[in-house]
Amino acid sequence: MQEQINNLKNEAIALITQAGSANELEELRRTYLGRKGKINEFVKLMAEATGTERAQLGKSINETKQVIVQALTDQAENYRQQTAWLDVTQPGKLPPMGHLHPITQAIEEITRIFEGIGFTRVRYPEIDYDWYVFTALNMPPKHPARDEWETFFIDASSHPSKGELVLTTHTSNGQVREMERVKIPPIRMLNIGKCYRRQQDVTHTAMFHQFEGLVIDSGITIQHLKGTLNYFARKFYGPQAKSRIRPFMFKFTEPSFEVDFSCVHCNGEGCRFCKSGWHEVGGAGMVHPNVLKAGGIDPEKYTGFAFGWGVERVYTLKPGLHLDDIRPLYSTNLEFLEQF
Ligand code: FA5
Repeated sequence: MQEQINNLKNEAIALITQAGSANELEELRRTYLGRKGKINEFVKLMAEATGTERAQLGKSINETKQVIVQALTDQAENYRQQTAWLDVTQPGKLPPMGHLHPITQAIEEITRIFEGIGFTRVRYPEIDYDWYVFTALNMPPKHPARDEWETFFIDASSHPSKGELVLTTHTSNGQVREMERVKIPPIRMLNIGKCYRRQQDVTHTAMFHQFEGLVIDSGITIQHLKGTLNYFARKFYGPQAKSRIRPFMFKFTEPSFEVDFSCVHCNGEGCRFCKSGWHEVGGAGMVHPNVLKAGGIDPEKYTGFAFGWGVERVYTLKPGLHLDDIRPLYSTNLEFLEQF
C-alpha cells in the first residue's frame, strides 16, 4: 500500500502544478482531500492494517496530505501572481486632508493685516495675575467695574504684590506687560489670545479669542484710532466697509468707545441680518494715564490708543458666512468645520 500512496502523491503533484485556473485547483482539492477523496480512501484501508504497519501507513498518509495541501497553496499563489496586474493609469487614492480651523485662519488673516501697518504680534499668558488683568488697568480690588468680566479664578497661592491668578478674561492683560517689555515707546502691539468667561449662549462661549491693539507714541490721537479701525474694516470685509465709534465706559481708556463695523450685506443701510446697518465688535479708547503709569510710561510725554475685539465676532460677520451661532465653531462636527 505504501507504493500506492507514493504514486498518489506523485500523480497529485503533477496534476496540481499543471492546473491553469482556480476552478481546476478546487476540483483537484476535492479529488484528493474531499470527504470522499482519495486520501480518505487510504484512511479507510489503513483501518484494516495492524500494529507497526498501521502506524507507518498513518504517518505516510498524513505526510502525503500535507504535501498536497502545500502544492495546492503554492499553485494558487503562482496563479494569482501571473494573473494580477497593475493599472498604472488609475488615479491614486488621496488620504483624508485636514485644514486649519476657521478661527486659526481668521487669526492669521488679522495678523497679516496689522503686520502690514507695523504692528508686532505678541502673546501673553492665558493664566495671569489679577494685577495685569484688572488692577493695573485702573480697576483696583473690589471695584464694581470688574463685574463685567465674569472671571474664572485659579485655586493657587497669590503673588505678594500681583495678587491672585485668573484665566485671562480679555487680552487687555497684554497692555501693561507690553509696556514693561518695550519700556520706551513707540509701541505697536497686536496681542491675540484665548480668553475665558463664565458665559454661554449663541454669541458667547466660555473660551473665545480676542485681538488687542495697543499703540503708544508722542502725539497719538483719536484720529489715529479711527484711521486704524477703517483700515482694518476695509482689509477684512472689503473696500466698502466702514467703522464707527460710540461713547462707552471702560476704566482703562478715557475716552472709551464701542466699535461697530458696517454690515457687509447692506453697507450700513439696515437689513434683516443687522437691523441697524451696523454690528458691534468690541471696545476701544485712548489709554488712561493711570494705565500708562502702571506700565512705567510718562503720560505727560506719551499718549496711546487701544482696542480689543472678539475674533469669533469679527469672523462671523464676514460676507457669505451668516453664522448666527458661534458655538458650532468649537464642536467636533466635521461636516460643519469642513466647509471653511
Ligand atoms: C473688553 O474685553 C475690553 N478689554 C476691550 C477693550 C480693549 C476696550 C482695549 C478698550 C480698550 P468686552 O468685554 O466688550 O471688552 O469684549 C470685547 C469683545 O470680545 C466683545 O465685543 C465680543 O466680541 C468679544 N467677547 C466677549 N465675551 C465673549 C464671549 N464669552 N464669547 C465670545 N466673544 C466674546
